[in-house]
Order: sequence, then structure tokens, then C-alpha cells
Amino acid sequence: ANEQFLADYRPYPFDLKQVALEFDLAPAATRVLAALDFQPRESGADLVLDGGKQIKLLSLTIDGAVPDAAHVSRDDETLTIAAAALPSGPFRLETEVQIDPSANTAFEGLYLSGGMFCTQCEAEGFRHITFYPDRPDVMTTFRVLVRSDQPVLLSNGNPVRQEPGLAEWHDPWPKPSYLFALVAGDLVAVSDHFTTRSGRDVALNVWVRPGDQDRAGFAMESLIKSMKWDEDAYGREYDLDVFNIVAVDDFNMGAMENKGLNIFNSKLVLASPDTATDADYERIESVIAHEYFHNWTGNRITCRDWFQLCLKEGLTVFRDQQFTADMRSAAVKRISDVQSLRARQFREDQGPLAHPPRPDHYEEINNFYTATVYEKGAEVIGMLKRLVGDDGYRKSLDLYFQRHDGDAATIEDWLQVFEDATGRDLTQFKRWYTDAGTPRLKMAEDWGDGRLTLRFTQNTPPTPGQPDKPARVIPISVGLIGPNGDEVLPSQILEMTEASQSFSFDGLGARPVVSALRGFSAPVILEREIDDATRAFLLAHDSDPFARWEAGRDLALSALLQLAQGNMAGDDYIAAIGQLIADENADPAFRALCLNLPSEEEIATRLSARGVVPDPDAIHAARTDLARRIAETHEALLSNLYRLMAVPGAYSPDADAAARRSLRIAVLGLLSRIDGGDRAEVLFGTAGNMTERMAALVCLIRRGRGQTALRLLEEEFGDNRLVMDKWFMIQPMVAPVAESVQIAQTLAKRKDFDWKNPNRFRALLGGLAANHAGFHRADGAGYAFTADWLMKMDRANPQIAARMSTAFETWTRYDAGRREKALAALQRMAAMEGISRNLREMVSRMIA
Ligand code: BAL
Ligand code: ZN
Repeated sequence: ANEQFLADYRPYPFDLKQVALEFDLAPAATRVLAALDFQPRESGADLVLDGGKQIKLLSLTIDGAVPDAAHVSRDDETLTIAAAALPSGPFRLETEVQIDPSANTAFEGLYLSGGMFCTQCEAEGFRHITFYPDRPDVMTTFRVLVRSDQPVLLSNGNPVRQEPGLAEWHDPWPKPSYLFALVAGDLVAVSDHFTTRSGRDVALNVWVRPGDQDRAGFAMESLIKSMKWDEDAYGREYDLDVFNIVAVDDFNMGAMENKGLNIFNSKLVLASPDTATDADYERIESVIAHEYFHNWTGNRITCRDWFQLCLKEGLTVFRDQQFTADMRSAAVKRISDVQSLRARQFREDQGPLAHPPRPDHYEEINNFYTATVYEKGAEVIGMLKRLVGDDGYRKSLDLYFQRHDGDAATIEDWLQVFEDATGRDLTQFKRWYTDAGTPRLKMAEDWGDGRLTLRFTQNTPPTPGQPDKPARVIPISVGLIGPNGDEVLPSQILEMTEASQSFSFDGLGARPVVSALRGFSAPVILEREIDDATRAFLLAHDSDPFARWEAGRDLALSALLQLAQGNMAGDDYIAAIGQLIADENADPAFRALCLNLPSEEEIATRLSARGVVPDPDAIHAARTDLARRIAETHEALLSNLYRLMAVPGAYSPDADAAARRSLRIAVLGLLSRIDGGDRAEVLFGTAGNMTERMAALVCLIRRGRGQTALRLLEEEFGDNRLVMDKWFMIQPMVAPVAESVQIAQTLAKRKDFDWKNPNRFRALLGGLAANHAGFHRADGAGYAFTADWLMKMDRANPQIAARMSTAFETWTRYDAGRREKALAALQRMAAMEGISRNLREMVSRMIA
């Protein structure tokens, strides 16, 4: 094993003063000249550079002279020059190497996507380009010369020279190698500009393939909004003369924040009403913002080492969530974020892959770009902000930027800033960063003589390597509601610091209803004794939108959990939801969120948290049954709403129009359970936008009537990769349980199942994994199919194989028959000859 430990951190023994790179680009034989100016920080240290065995070393000199061969050694991952061959003062190391981008199917380092050269260097891709101290605490300025016959040649920073066949770039801001980027291709730009508040005029370009320009406008609008927002909300200005974004089709991640040259998965740039859904538009807006915000939180202040990944990712997610809340509906954004946190992070936290937001060891850092590091990392910052208040947060962030600009920082640095700016002791709070697992928070109530006492108990179940969990600081936002529905105590934060703790409220005339964990004030699982009538009361009266939604959610879950265990239930929920959908004062997007039933995965997670072994088939049946009964009971109301929520006129992705469509689609989903799919068929044929067409298609496939629509979509968009990704995903995802695996098998045989393309692979395998009962089929066919493809992918692209292996992360919660088959699939992967470090680490953690 190649385990790395946080405790082993040592500074690099050399300062790197500056770097000059020259690239002669050729698909199979690219030459890279690197001149690195080092200054030793201590005497007697060997110079150890990262660099894989696929790099061909052509020459190496120190201050122009070739060192004695006995002083230069290589292994699979490094090149070492012995201290004896190094001057005691500053020196220049020059290397010339040759690499083969055309053979790079792992899409790490320099590779080709559709004939265009591009790079991905986070976390450790630069070491596939040349020999280098490839670690985030080595920061320096880069000068880059690119020679190529490709028409557009881009790198980080500002342009110095542009001639046919040659371009030179200079980045004046010291940066680590993971933020290096280079692009060379046949590209066209959608251009605009932005004047920063201190008057710097910045040229903005979104680079796409010729023909895609008319789908890049929304990305540009989003960029301009982001630049303005970061000035207004955080006082952060952009710091170069140009900002380039490039869309590429083959990309392991969503996007990458390289300094001045963001590289994006094309699905997060390109959008038009006929090809992208409202959800795609919103995601594009938020990811453009996320990558832009990294310019300060990530680039100007980076991470000391990869254990600190959540320092930049948690904060940048938190910032992009704030941005979306400001651009759209804050309530809807909060609810959606909590839904996604529970679906991905709670799931991770409850299984064998649980880890803290700041892990203290890893084998392969790429396996830690997780919901815990990103989304829980953001939740932890939200809690910090709740505890220190808005002013305290602003002061702390100002101090963070002032104190650490240009640094490679740590979580300790981050917390110190909050302590210094606010005077608060964050020793106990730090456990949120170092401890894994989702705390269970029990709440009980005592009432008498006008006094209400809330008794809380916290407990975090063990996670791998962490059997005992001390108490954490939990900010619990609470409000009290009188029997008539009026608020008698507005939201306030109770700070829980002990394992058990009580809080009392005096002078109350009548027993109030408690609205607890408003706004989801901490990422915990709240367990309280509450009956369905009280839940319905909160759904009707709570002034906090999150708590109101949560009450409806709990009501639905309570019914579904009963139904999945063979009991009759659901009438209370069906009645309460009828009142909510009739409420014309409520935001349509909020009503849509309330109307969407919890997913089968969420039901399984809840059951398993209560110690019940989830039965995927029973869960599927329960959810189908409840949806049908809602539709039958409220048919007239829903039909009316379906007509009412039609959005007239040309499509616009704005929040209001998207909100109406989201409610209309939620209603369609219910009505199609009882109209045989007729409305969906009409909508598919008449809708002028992909949002409604996709929604209609889901309903049609579910009714077994999807064939015509699928064929039409293929005829219309067969050459549009992004639409065809949706087409590949939706079929195994929505297919009836008995057919899901077979559909995936059939699709995998198609010529256009270009499996080495990460988006296409994720579409098909991810689509199947999202079909809860289909993936967890009792005969193990879902597991076997997925394992086969993960092993095949692992040979080409280990990052993608490892990331998709999380489909198995919940395997231990199912029945013995399913567990046996899942374990067999995992063991088959573990035994694979030549398995990558990435997949091996994931599989062994899941088997452990
Ligand atoms: N840094 C990797 C991509 C992202 O989180 O923005
Ligand atoms: Zn990020």
C-alpha cells in the first residue's frame, strides 16, 4: 500500500523561484522543456521530483552541466538527484522530456479530446507532463511557450505573444502545479468583458468548438454575474487581464479552476432550450460561479497538502450555494442542497467509505473528491457562520484573505482566523473537520407550568477507524409555534456542546409546537417523537420554509416506511399535501419540492438507519402505490394545476419560469400514474424545451410507452453528445426493475456507447445505479454488470472506475442474498490483475 499520512507532512526542502516551460505539441510525441530555478532551504537534501514512468527523459542538466549518472535515479513515480550533485546555493534544473498525449486515456496530465490538446492537473496530473515537485505547497510563477499548428493556444495568466504556430503566456501569480493548464485546438470564442470595481478591464472568453457558439451565451452571463457577486459579497476582485473558459468533451470532473484558464466539461458550459433542462442551466450557473470563486478560495489561497482539500472545496461550495441563493430562491436552494447532502453525503457517512471532511490518511487522493469533502465541508462553514453571526463571518473572511493571500494554508489556519477575528474558542468545533459520521440528535420535550424544556442527546455511530466519537458543538435553530399557528418564539440558535443538554423556555401561555433544526442548522439526523398530526400542523404553519418542507417530507416518509413493511398508511400525508398544492401563495418551486416523494434510495437509507433491512422491491412498490393514490385523490386539483402552470411564450431559464415548470412536471409525474401517459405523450410532442420533453419521456418510459419518443429523440439529436448522454442515462434509470439490467446490456452494445468518454460511461452506469431496485436486483445481475464495466474502465481510466464504484457503497445494508452477490462482485474486482491504486483502495475499503 502507498498510504499517505497527514502527520508525516514536511515542507519541501527547496524553494522554487520560477518556472519556464516550452511545449512542442504533437499527438504521440510532445516535447516539454522545463527550466526550474531552485533555492535550497536546507543543506544536504536530495532533490526528489515527481514523474511517472511514461515520461521519456531526453536530457537533464544542472546549471547547464550534465550531472554524473550515478547521482540521478528513477523509480516508477519519482526522479531523484542526489544532494552530492547539487550546488549549495541557487541552481537551475533543465529537463527535456517526451510524452504521448494520444495514449493518455486516463485524462490526467496532457491528453487529447476530439483532436484538441488539453490538461487536467488536479490533484496529481502535472507529474505526467514533466518532472516536478508536484505538491500544492510548492508555488511559483510560470512562463509558458506553446508551439503547435492548432489555431488557438492557451495557458494560464496573461498573453505575452501570439503568432501563427506559437503563443507565450505569463502568470504573475505564484501557483502550485495542479493549477497549470494548457489548451490547443480549433476553437471559437464567445467574448465579452468585465470592468472590476477598481477599473481593471478583463477580456472574457468562452471557447467552444465551431458550431457551438450559440450554446455558450448562458455560461458567459453566469460568469459576469459571478464576478460581480464576488466583489459585492466578499470584496474579491479578479486579478488578470483575461479570463478564459474552455469546454471539452472528455473530462473526468465537472470543471477545473486553473488560474485564468478554467477547463469545463462541455455539459457544464453548453446550453440551449432545446438541448438543456432547467436543472442543467442552474447547474451551469453554479459551477461557473464555483470555478470562478476558486480564484480566491483555492488559487490565491491554496491548500498546504491534499488532506486540506476541504479548505478550498468546502468554502467554495459554500460560496457557490450563497450565490445561487441570491440569484434564485434561497429557500428552494437550501432544501435542494439538504436533499443532495442526504442522498450523497449521509449515504457515504453511513457506510464503509465514511471519512472526515479532513481525512488524515489516504492511498489515492482522487478518491477523496467526495460529498463529505465538498458538501459536508460547506455545511461545516454554514455552522461556523451561524455560531459567529454574519458580522463575525465577514470579519473572519476579511482576515483570512488578508493574512493568507499567497499561502498554502491549513484547516488550523482557517479556524485560527475565526478565533482571532471573533474571540471564540473553536477547539471543540474542530471535531467537525476531524471526525467522520453523522450525529444522531434526539429531542424530547417536557411541558408544565408555562415552561417548555427541550432535552437533547447526541450520539455519533462508529465509522471506519473511529470507534468513539466525543460530543460536538451543534447549533440547533429552534422556533416555537402557538396552537393557532402563530409564531410565539422566532428562530434562535441553541448551542449544544454536551452529550446531553436541556434548554428551557418560560412564560408560555399554552403548549407550543416546536419547530426544530430550522434551515437545517447542522448536518445531523434529528430523531424526535412526533405524531403525524403535529407534522401536518408544521407543514401548514411553520414560518421556516425548510422546516415546513421537512415536516411534509417526514409525513411522506412515515407513510412510505409503513407501506414498505406491508402496513396500510398514507392518508394523513395525502390529505395534507392536498392543502399545500392548493395554496396559491406558496412558491411553485417549493410546492414542487413538497410534492416530489422521497426517492427509493432515501427510503432505504431511513429504514436502514432504524435497523430495518430494506427490501428494494417492497420500497419500489410502496412508492409507486403512494404516488398513484395521491393522483387518484387529488385528480381534479392536479389537472387544474397542470394547466395553470403552463409557461406561455418563449423559453427562459429564469428562476420564476423554471419554478412553474418544476411544479408542472411534478404534477405530470403523478397524473401519468393514472392517465396511462396520455398527457406526457402530448407534452413530449408539443413542448419546445428539453425540460418538459425529458420529464414527459420519464413518464412515458415508466408507462412502457417510451419507444416512439426515444426514437424521435435519437433521430433529432443522434449527433449531439450531451442530449444522447441523457438518452443513455434515462433508460436504465427509469426502466421497470425486471428490465433495467437487460436494457443497460443492450445499450452497452451500441456503437455510440463510447465508453471511454466519461460522460457516456457515467450516463449508462450511473443511470443503472440510480435505479435502486434495478441495481440491487435480487439475482445480482446489476452488481455483476457494473463490476464487469468497472474492471474494463479501470484499465483505461482509473479515476472514473473508482468514482463509479461508489454504486456499491451501501451493499452491507441489504439482505444476506444480496450481500453475498455484492461481495462476490467486489471480490472479483479486488482480484483483478493490474487493478489500479484508485479502484483497489475503494474496493478494499468497501470489503473491509
Ligand atoms: N478542484 C476540482 C474541481 C472543483 O472542485 O472545482
Ligand atoms: Zn471546487
